[in-house]
Amino acid sequence: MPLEGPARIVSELTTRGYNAEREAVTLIAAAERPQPTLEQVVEQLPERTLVVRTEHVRAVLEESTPASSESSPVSSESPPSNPSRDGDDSTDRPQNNPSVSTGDPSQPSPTPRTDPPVETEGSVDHIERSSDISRRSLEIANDMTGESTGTGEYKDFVAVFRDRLERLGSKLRGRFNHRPASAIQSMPGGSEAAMVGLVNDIRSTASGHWLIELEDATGTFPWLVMKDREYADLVEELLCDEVLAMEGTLADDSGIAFVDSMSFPDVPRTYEPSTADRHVQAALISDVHVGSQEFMADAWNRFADWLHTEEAQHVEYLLLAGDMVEGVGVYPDQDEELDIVDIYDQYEAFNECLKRVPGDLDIVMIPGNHDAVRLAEPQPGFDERLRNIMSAHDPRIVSNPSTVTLEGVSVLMYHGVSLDEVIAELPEEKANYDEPHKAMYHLLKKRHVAPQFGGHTRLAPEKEDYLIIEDVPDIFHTGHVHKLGFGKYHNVLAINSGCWQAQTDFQKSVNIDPDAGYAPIVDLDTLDVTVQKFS
Ligand code: D5M
Ligand code: FE
Ligand code: ZN
Repeated sequence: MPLEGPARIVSELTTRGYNAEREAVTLIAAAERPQPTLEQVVEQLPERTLVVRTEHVRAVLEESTPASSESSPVSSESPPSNPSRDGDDSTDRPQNNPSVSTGDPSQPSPTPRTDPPVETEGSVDHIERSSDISRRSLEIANDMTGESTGTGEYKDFVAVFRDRLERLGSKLRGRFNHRPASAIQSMPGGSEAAMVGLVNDIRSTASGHWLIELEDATGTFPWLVMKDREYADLVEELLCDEVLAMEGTLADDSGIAFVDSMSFPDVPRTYEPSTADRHVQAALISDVHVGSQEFMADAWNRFADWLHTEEAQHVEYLLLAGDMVEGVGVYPDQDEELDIVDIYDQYEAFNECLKRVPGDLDIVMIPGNHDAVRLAEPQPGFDERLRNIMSAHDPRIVSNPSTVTLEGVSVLMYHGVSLDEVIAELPEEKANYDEPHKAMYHLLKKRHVAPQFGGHTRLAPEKEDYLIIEDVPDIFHTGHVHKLGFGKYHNVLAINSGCWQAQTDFQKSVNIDPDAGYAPIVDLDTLDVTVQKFS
């Protein structure tokens, strides 16, 4: 059985009749090959030993690698001096959500720290982190790795949009006396009608009204939103290919309907998120971009070292939402800013970064648009070769998007390429780069992580639409735009993590000022967020 994390190591030892010191488990998990290390430790245990201790593991590790390959000893450096906490962001009104309050990353420290990276080799003792690994639980859902069946043919696109309309439509159909497009066309003029469909086209008319064409399995029907109606404001939020319901009154010739209301699949306002039943935390990060000249190794090392400290003792999960490495050939002229030019060498270097974090963390990773997997979404988890490289601490490697449930708290992880689109299409006050969580609210409202097809976001049609937000998550975690922001939408915590890459030339040219070197930490028992700063 492959080992996939500390929890498994504990359970494997327990089934063999051993208890284990926490530090011993950490060391096994951090070993280059945890399974053989465990076998060897067990084999060499003195008779009548009941508890696997640190020294038992060290003896095995030293034997196999005389130069000492113990990873991630802690530094003696103190934790960052200005940890920041968010204020009360528990409002359920999306328009009113504050972004980060204290420690607002929009006001970064003017003097970045320049301490040299801490050396990892050596035998500095870890600070004992106090967690009961047996209380952990981590489940994955909606991982499509290995399930890809689409060939990209026209019929696959038809099938995936059908699935989208069917499943998102079912969240709306119960609320309306809806009719298919073909039936609405033959209803008498002046009747009340309702339809559930995909947005096919959005146009403004010569007189400033809006014409929205909805499509369902039977055809299309045009809906007119008058410019002075309250719903006109919602038109500017619409994206092509999202699913919604419209109600209205048919014109005399039944060729068009005047919209009276518009409804989205949405998250119920009364949604009650689940929480963990003990004090335990998760660090939610993304966009490490190892291999880029702008990768902030010092900040990363401070983060990794901080994770070994007492202050971080409750951080037991580490979630990485894509862009582990800078990749090769992702954007024009990107090669001029590469520090490591070979993609596999970039992942090797990323793995070294991973080794520095405590071995007893449970780690989950999804790919992003800079990673070496297909660009079209959903993106399957990394292939075997990359998994073998990124093996430190046996991370769980799953698709983008995927849902991971930590002790009952579900976290929808999605890299976030569609955020660029939401921000480009919606008016500034509804979605912008400084408040990326607000753009995330729209995805929650549409119950789809990447509604619009054909823009930035590329779609790989599969047998079902993996990008639908079928179940409401307790936490929605994205990255990609390199800005930190969080807030609550109908009680769902939306967090966009920052990045570990300083401003690139391209970002300078378009005025993107990244929030680099921050780690948002979520209390899984309360869904409160604290931001730790390492830059
Ligand atoms: O992209 C980080 C952010 O910067 C994201 O909002 C896209 C934008 N970006 C970065 N480089 C480019 C180029 N060359 N063209 C267009 N948009 C860009 P990430 O892909 O995570 O590095
Ligand atoms: Fe990125
Ligand atoms: Zn990205």
